[in-house]
Amino acid sequence: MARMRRMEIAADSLYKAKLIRGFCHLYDGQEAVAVGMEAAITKKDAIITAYRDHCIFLGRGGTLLEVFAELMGRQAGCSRGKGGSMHFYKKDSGFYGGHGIVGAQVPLGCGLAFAQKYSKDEAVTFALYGDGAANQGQLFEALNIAALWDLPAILVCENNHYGMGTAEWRAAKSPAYYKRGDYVPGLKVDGMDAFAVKQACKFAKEHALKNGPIILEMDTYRYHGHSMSDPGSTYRTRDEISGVRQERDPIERIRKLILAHDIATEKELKDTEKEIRKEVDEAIAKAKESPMPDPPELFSNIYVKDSGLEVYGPDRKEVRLTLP
Ligand SMILES: Cc1ncc(C[n+]2csc(CCOP(=O)(O)OP(=O)(O)O)c2C)c(N)n1
Ligand SMILES: [Mg+2]
Repeated sequence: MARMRRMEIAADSLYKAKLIRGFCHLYDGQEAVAVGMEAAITKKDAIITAYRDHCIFLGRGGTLLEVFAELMGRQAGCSRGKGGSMHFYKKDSGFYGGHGIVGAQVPLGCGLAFAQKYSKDEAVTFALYGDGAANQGQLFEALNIAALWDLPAILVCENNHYGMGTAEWRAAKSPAYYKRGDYVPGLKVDGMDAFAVKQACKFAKEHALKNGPIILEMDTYRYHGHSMSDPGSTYRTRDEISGVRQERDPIERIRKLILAHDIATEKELKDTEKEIRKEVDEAIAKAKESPMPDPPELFSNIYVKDSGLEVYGPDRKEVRLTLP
């Protein structure tokens, strides 16, 4: 969690220095969800999420270099610098992105769960979405089919209590998202407690393999604004943010437990933090050395090879590339 926190703080600085451009949504505050979930599952299980994806990627085994290079649009990035902040992937360890359309990853996640059931993989899919996305119609459509076919789909609502510039109570008639599956059971989880998240995910996996879908509502909080263009202080008070930091911070909670149980000393924890700082700085330096993608890369990974489709230039006349 500390590595994730440091990474997001560094991304904030790089954005302000204009080394990262475009959309960028930070995850600090929500780390316990990524870490707790990962601790309960294997890489055979799939995860799919929205645009707030940097830390989920790191949790699945992605590297800091791949993160920073992708954020800065460099070749060494996990999507070869072509995806940016919202489009991280790591298919070899079951991470299916990184999606910019609010809610659209949930039907995709149910599709992954269908594939898992069809192939008798004994694995499940965690489809993450926000409290804002919870009001999307496609969620209910996907849930209907998932329940009908008993798909091993776990819908994880990361309820950080705010959408884009608005609070949950202004957008949802019922903000009890874990209850909104109707015929699909749901659990409310303290999303600031990595241990609670781990236990809930373990339970949900067992349930989903036997009985089909389940909803987990993670009660969490994001410290940053929605994206880099949102200061995050117009629709909530600064006191609220600092109150959560003081009382519910997921890293502080574990730090206190570690100290209380003599698992590590203050000094050891400080040293770990120093080490993380160094790792992050080194990854940023390396990412800056990675070149930008070659211009022809702009036209690759668009259509399946041998599809016979063509890529046109912006004038819609000039054919830039014919496949194959
Ligand atoms: C279909 C669609 N509508 C609107 C947007 C713009 N948009 C991006 S994020 C967002 C809010 C989503 O909030 P929430 O689901 O709570 O996720 P959070 O950002 O809090 O993680 C909106 C409206 C979009 N990307 N896609
Ligand atoms: Mg939200």
